[in-house]
Amino acid sequence: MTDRILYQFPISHYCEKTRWQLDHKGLGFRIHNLLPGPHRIRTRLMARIDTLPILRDGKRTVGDSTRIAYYLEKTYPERPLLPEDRELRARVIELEQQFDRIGVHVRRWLYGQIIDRPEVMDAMLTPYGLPAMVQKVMTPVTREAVRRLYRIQPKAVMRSEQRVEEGLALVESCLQKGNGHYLVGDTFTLADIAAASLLAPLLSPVGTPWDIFDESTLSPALQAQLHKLNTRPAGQWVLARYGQDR
Ligand SMILES: N[C@@H](CCC(=O)N[C@@H](CS)C(=O)NCC(=O)O)C(=O)O
Repeated sequence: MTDRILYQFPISHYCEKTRWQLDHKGLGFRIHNLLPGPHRIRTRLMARIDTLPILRDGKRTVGDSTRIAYYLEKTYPERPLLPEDRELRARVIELEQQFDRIGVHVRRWLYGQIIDRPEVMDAMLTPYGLPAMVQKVMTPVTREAVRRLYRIQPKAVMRSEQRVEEGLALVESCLQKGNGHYLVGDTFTLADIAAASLLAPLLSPVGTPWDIFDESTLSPALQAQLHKLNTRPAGQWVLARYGQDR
């Protein structure tokens, strides 16, 4: 039994980034899902932060997907995700940071479109196996807390749409400059994991926690927007990374 534990929310794309890295490195881990809201008691005690993921690796506790990424690269150098070459390595680090910032806007824009759909709170709360009555009471409370926490308000959502567009354009410009396969150089790196996982909720690759909608039930405008995302090169790239490298 491994004593590596990932504290997470199943539908968090930052948690997905860490899961992907652990899987890529072949590092076994157990999952511990924390309940949104009360999670902060645990995260503050463990790592003095409010967010997940947090990784417990034996006696070490590391919080924040970026800090976890560098901890894992340093501690488990097999199947490296940071190139040896200094220039390429610097580019990977820069892109990882850029996509981390874009992840905030992906979350806000998407919640802005779908937060009132019942599937969303179901995906967030069902993994905890709460009694049906408790989940029913928690659903509107959690939805409003998410709306406040992530500023899901029309103006902010509109600004985030622009930032999402910049993130997609960044993927496309990297692909044009490079081999069209990976974002930096010829190999799969942390930049690919960061970009693909943090953009993935927009594409909801099959089998991921965001694959929760019958798309035909979404508004025609949103269906059209998602279709455009799916067919443009950045969208195709995310789906290809999930198909080939996840
Ligand atoms: N920079 C952080 C961001 C993580 C993050 O935003 N996690 C969200 C879930 S997607 C979270 O834990 N939110 C709960 C909260 O803020 O209380 C990382 O890379 O780990």
